[in-house]
Amino acid sequence: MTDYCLHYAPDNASLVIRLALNEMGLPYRTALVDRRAGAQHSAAYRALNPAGLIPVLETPDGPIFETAAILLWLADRHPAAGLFPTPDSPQRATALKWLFHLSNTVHADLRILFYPDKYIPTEAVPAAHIPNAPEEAAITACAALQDGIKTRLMQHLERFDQAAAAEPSLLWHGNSDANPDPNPDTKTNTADGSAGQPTLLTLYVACMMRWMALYPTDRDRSWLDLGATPCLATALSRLERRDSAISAADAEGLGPAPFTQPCYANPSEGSAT
Ligand SMILES: N[C@@H](CCC(=O)N[C@@H](CS)C(=O)NCC(=O)O)C(=O)O
Repeated sequence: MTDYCLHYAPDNASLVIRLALNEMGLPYRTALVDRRAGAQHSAAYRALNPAGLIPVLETPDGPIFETAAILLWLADRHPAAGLFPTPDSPQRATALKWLFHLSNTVHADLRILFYPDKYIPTEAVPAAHIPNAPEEAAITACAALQDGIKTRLMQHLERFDQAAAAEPSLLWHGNSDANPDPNPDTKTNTADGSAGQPTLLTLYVACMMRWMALYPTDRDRSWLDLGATPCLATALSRLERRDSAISAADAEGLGPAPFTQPCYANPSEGSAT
C-alpha cells in the first residue's frame, strides 16, 4: 500500500509529478485518466479536481491539484530528497519565485498556445455576426493569439535561462560549475552519468519545453530554439539520462531522448490528447 496515487495521462502535466516522485524515490500508484473518453471531465474526476485538469495526486492529506502545488507539497513533505530548498534555506526565495513564474506564467501561456479556442469563443470574435464567417474569424484570431504567445514563451525561457546562468542551483544541485557544462558526458560520478540532482524547476521546465516542441501538431514549432537557452539545454540533456526520467519515459512511451529530441508519446495505455 502506497501513500500516493497519481492520476495521470501519458505526456500530460502529470509527467512532471511522476518525475518528481521518481527522483524522490517515493512509491506511488497510478490511475489512468482516459483523455480520449474525456474522463477528466467526469463527475468522479471533478470530485478530485473541480477544474477537470490533469494531474491530481491523492495523498493522506487529500487530493491535490495544480502541478506546482503538488511539487511544493511533496518537497516540503520529503525535504531529505533535496529537490527544492527548505523553508529556512537562503535559496528558498529565489526558487519559489521561479516555481510560481513557471506555473502561473509559462504554464498558463502554454495552455493558451495549446487550447486557444478555450480563450477565444466564437461569439467573442468581431466578425462573428457575419453569416458563415464566425468559424473562419475564430480560427484567424486563434492563430494570431498563438503567434503572440510563442514570442512570449521564448522570452520566458530565455529569461529563466539567464537566471540559471547566474544561479546554477536553480536547475541542478550538487554541481559546482558556475556555467553550463559544455560536455555533460564528462560528469560521471553518479550511476546515471550526471553529477548532482535536478531541481523541481528543471523537471517542470523540461516537460514544458518538450510539449512546446511537439504541440500543437498543426502549428509551426520551429520557434523553440534550444541553442538560445544553453543552461536549460544542458539540464534537459542531463535529466533524460537519469533513472527517474528513463523510468518515466518507459512508463509513458516517450522515447529515448524525451527532452532533447522529443517524439510523440507511444504509451502502452491511454493517450496524450
Ligand atoms: N494549471 C494546471 C494545468 C494542468 C493542465 O493544463 N493539464 C492539461 C494536460 S497537460 C489538461 O488537463 N488538459 C485537459 C483539458 O484542458 O481538458 C496545473 O498546473 O496542473
